[in-house]
Amino acid sequence: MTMEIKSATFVTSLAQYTEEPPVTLPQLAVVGKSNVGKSSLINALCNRNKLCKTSSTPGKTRLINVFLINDDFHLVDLPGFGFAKVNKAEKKRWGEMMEDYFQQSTLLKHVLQLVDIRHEPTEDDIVMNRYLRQSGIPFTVVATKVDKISRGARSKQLAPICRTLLAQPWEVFPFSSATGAGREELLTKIETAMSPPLSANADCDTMVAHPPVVCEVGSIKE
Ligand SMILES: Nc1nc2c(ncn2[C@@H]2O[C@H](COP(=O)(O)OP(=O)(O)OP(=O)(O)O)[C@@H](O)[C@H]2O)c(=O)[nH]1
Ligand SMILES: [Mg+2]
Repeated sequence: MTMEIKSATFVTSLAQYTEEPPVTLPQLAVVGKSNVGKSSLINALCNRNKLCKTSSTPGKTRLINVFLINDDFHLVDLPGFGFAKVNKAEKKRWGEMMEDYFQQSTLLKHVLQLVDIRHEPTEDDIVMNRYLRQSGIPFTVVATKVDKISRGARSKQLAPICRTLLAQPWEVFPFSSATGAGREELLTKIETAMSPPLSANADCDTMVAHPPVVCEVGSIKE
């Protein structure tokens, strides 16, 4: 049975992820290029229109926004990358914010890596994917905005995403915040990902054992 989101509330916005932020539950973070639909996905999953601010102007989410789901876990909306209009200082700040987050968020259990189903993943998407793998952070690739293409075009569009992000077709979750397509499937995945592991190795299906981080997410600077 699909997990039900019974409650979703805003907890805090952080400009920096310090060593002891006021978040104490397991975390599910959402990452991806600016405008890919991170905030919309959170709203759609929670069945709330205005929990997260969304915008057709890329770069809307500039802070780390934390939401409490069912009193069980924190859903973290991270600022998007690849937003061309921000200046160099802002890009540097983004890189540092993300590095701090990934290095210090000891409660991070799973990441949803979003890519737009209509486009081949960018260099930044690939760096992010490599970073997650090398850090051993379990993640799920979500292909957003599926309502914008025909059903028939889906598998054709998914092929380059699978190839560049080293995923099998069944590991990529097609999703639409506009129609709710893929919502149930993604909620089921999230439920499994956020449940306490039965054993220390329970996350092995998605987790690749790797040495400590060698790829710097802060190098994303497009
Ligand atoms: N048709 C359609 N539009 C979508 C979907 N998801 C998001 N959008 C639109 O895409 C735009 C960007 O969505 P956001 O959710 O704000 O994107 P974001 O990834 O949070 O962007 P940043 O906060 O800038 O990083 C908005 O105009 C949304 O309405 C979707 O599944 N289908
Ligand atoms: Mg956003």
